[in-house]
Amino acid sequence: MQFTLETTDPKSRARAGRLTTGHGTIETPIFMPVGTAGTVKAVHQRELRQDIGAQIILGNTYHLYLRPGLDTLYKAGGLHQFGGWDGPILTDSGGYQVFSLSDIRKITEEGVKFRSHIDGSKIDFTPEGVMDIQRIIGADIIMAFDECPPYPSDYEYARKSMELTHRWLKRCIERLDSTEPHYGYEQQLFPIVQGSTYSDLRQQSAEFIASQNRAGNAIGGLSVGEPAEEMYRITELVCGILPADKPRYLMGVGTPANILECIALGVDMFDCVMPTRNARNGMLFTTQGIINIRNEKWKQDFSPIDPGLSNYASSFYTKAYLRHLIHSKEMLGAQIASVHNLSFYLWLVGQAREQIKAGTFSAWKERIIPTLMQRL
Ligand code: PRF
Repeated sequence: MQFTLETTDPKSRARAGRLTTGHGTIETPIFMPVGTAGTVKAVHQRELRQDIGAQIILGNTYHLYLRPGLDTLYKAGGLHQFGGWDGPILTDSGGYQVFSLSDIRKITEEGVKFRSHIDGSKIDFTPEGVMDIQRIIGADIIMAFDECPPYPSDYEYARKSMELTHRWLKRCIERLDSTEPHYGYEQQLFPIVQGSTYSDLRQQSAEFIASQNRAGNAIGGLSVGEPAEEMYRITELVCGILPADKPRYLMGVGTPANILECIALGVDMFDCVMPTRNARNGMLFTTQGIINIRNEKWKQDFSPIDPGLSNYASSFYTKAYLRHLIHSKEMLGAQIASVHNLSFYLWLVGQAREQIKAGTFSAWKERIIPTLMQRL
């Protein structure tokens, strides 16, 4: 896996780069649509590539392990083959999902014990087990098994949790370095910086993660309820320590403004459920601002969803039609809105990349954020 920096913005820490994987090259900064259970909800693989311009998608170890399960994934030849997506895939390690989805869970030195949110059966996740699962899923990028402490967490909890994440990382590395990929292409581990909102813990964690010298690095534990300013402060601190010649991935972030601000701080990769989840509720991100398509205001607005985007769904269907579909709970409403929001997110990071390469990123960011975040 090779990461090449093409341009660094003179007025911020923003960078444009290229990350080469066994399933093709990703142009950064990039947004990764979330495909939790082997599907980006309501979106075809062909739309992902051809209409949205997705370059890499995310899957979840937790969900895929429960359904369809490892036996099926292995027999299919991995998730790429199973789901018909031949681009790069990153899988999250499951720790975070266990915390958000399962009510009964217990963290020990060994790992996490929890009950399936599907049938209540008992499951044990360990760093070693989670590496084996991601090998079988066939992820190009494998995330380390970590604990994401809630916000706020007291200092002692955050410190102990960070230290546990570091010990688990050692075990992840040992397991990966002593096993081979199943399907012939390389699989690289990204370790995750934790430490809640405490500067000294974040510094310690970033230094430890950097010292492991993996192909890329991630920042976890943010966008969990802390004020945006706290998220930016920690992101800036951590980006200042993580190596410049490796991609930096900020997990689970965020709004269009969050993404642009964090690109300016040196982040290269993002994922978030916001564009797809909000689409299903009728919240649309557009080049003109944010629309709640359910509002009466759009009832007879026969203009395209977003004339500023060139993809099919955003320029062909009207606001009034999409409003009708969402109000009627028609499946096509969720499909059109999801394709639209993802197209917008990929447009946003594509524009950021162009602006970085043109040397105009910082001024453009300041100009465009108020427009993108206004409610229409
Ligand atoms: N750890 C992992 N996945 C995550 C997070 C984390 O801290 C977050 C935090 N925003 C989102 N997804 N493994």
